[in-house]
Amino acid sequence: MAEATHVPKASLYHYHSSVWSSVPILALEEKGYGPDEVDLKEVDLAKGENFMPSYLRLNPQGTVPTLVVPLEKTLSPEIESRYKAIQDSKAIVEFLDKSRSVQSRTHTTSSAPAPSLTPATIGFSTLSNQIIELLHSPSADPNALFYMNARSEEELRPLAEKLLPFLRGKRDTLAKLLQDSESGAVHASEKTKAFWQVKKLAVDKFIQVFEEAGKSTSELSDEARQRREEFLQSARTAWGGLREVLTTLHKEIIGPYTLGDQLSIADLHLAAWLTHIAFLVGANADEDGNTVIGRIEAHVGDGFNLPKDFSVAEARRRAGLAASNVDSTERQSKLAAFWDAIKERASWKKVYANGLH
Ligand SMILES: N[C@@H](CCC(=O)N[C@@H](CS)C(=O)NCC(=O)O)C(=O)O
Repeated sequence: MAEATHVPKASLYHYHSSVWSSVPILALEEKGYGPDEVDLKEVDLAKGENFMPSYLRLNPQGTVPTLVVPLEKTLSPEIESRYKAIQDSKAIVEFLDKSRSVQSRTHTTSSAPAPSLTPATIGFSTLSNQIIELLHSPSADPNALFYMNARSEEELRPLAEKLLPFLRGKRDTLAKLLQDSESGAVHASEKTKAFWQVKKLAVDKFIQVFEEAGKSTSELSDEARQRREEFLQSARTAWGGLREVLTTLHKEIIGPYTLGDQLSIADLHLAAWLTHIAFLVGANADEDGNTVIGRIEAHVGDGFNLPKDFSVAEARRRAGLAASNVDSTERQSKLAAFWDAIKERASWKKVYANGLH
């Protein structure tokens, strides 16, 4: 039996620049988990490590993050799995929030405060879920925006240069896994093989467009020209869809945080999501909310602007930040207020210490 002081260690599988991996890492900081309580294990997405059979056993979708939690007691010794794997950022953060409470001192080595991040009322819980669902919906997909951050031929070239090494790493691993599963060197179910095929097709589609990014339209074959046109059109649609997402966020959050003055689970998703969008439009960590949101608005284009109807002084007071030097008539959008509040938190500073991603 485990000693009373034994703290079973969980492992968080993540990738350093992954959007959704950042959500549980922010949660570890906000919840005051000790550095020795959760092992961070990097899964190199650029090398397709998330497609390896050993990782798919933990998370059949092949995504990061995954939190693997050891179970202290199993029903019988013959039951092999002595852990459970939580395979989605939303479920992981809910688990991390509940696992370290203000009262409990038995399952932790840290003495840092453990504020609850779970909304306290049904109304707040509904709003929180609505925001998280929106951020994880296809029209807000930060990874699609990452792959499709070019809406013209001029923008396509630098994007291709940046993404090709990453995509080729994934493609090579998938090709090798498919080859090895055919030769019998790797044992994989038909379902797994079909999964690898689907992933490889998706990666190949991007690679085909990016590999010809240096050519002018007239140099392309009809097929390649059509592929490029489809890519640019999808990219315009993806970035255009952001207008509604940003408008809804601005309308629905109370400000500066989703639920007003208290940080909650939805804010961790919003922090990772908004920081990724800020990164994609070329923002810097030291820029203020009005500047960053202005950059996002300009990138979305067509004169898109969020209303600046939220008082900067009030936002700062709610976030516990000094407001005495702020002009009382100064206004910003709620997303700008969110940015100003979140970037002051130790958790955000730690996760983005090496730059936005
Ligand atoms: N719903 C999942 C989505 C996770 C997800 O899409 N993760 C991305 C990285 S941010 C991923 O692992 N992509 C796999 C790949 O790039 O092959 C969650 O919230 O955890």
